[in-house]
Amino acid sequence: MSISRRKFIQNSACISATGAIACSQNPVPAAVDLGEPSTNMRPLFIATWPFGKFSCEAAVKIATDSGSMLDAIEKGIWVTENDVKNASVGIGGIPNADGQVELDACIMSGPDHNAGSVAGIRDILHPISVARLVMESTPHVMLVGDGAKQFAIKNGHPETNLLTDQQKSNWQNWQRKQAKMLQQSQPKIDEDHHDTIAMLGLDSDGNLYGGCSTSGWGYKIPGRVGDSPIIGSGLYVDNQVGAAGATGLGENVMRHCGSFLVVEMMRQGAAPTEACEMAVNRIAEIDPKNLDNLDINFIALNKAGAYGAAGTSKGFKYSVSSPQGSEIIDAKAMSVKAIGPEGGNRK
Ligand code: SD4
Repeated sequence: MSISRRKFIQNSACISATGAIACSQNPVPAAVDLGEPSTNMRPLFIATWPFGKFSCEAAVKIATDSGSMLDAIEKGIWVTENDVKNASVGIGGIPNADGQVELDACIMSGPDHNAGSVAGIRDILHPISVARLVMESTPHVMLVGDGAKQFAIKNGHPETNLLTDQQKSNWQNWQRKQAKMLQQSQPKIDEDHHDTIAMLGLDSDGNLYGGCSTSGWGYKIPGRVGDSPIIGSGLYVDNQVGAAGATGLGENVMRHCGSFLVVEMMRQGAAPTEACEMAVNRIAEIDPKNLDNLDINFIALNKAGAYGAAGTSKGFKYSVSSPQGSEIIDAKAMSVKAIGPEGGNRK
């Protein structure tokens, strides 16, 4: 089912004239060898982690029934936001150090290159929907904290307690341990805490969409915002080329505009998996001090329908769904020992 590499040839549509950059009307890469993508695999959705399959399957159904890819991204992500067992998204997410669940989310629409985002929002079950409202009903891209919450409430989102009894008791245990030792300087986003959903979608007209939702780093300092709601870091959609999303240690993604970097690699001709690898290698090389704790993973989908993923987190997998069925696929596993300046395998 995997689609062979498509060659995107960079277009020189942007020219410098009198010191300014002028772009032609249609700066789509001039020679895009799309091969023969399987158009019956539309709508196509991919998402981080195995649980992403449920979100992708819901998205395929919504897009097929309603024709709305944005509804599909939003409501597909609802499935994960509603899952109390998912410790990193929506209700049941791990709280911050004060025991408050603070959520981050964003959404992008490729055809109009529009984006919306919320960060550090509390007591609202569906941050992805608030992000969409920001995108569609305000002149802004991002709202944070209490402003985002009040905006959501004004727009009909009920206040909801997101801290489950289980997470409350975990947080109380954590607090007891913290009293005995200083707060960890190293992040604790391990395999058990990896549940952020980043989801990308492609319709039959070749239009791309994406969304991302998380409660972020467990027991974070209140107010901490990760990569997930940052356009270009946790998610990026470029309707000319492709889309990418991230999961893992946000601080190591957001210093590098990780998802934007993946998309730019695809723009330069890389296939999706290769683009993800190149981004990880680039980050490792620029940031060797973080090699031991890189913990970054990307998924990518190009405009022709090819998809892939790569990352450094043990066992990173991603989900793919279309009307033809669903799959959970192992991402290209990258060893942090082999990358960076010493490993020298940067492409
Ligand atoms: C963050 N990137 O807030 C998110 C966490 C994550 O799986 O992806 N967890 O840093």
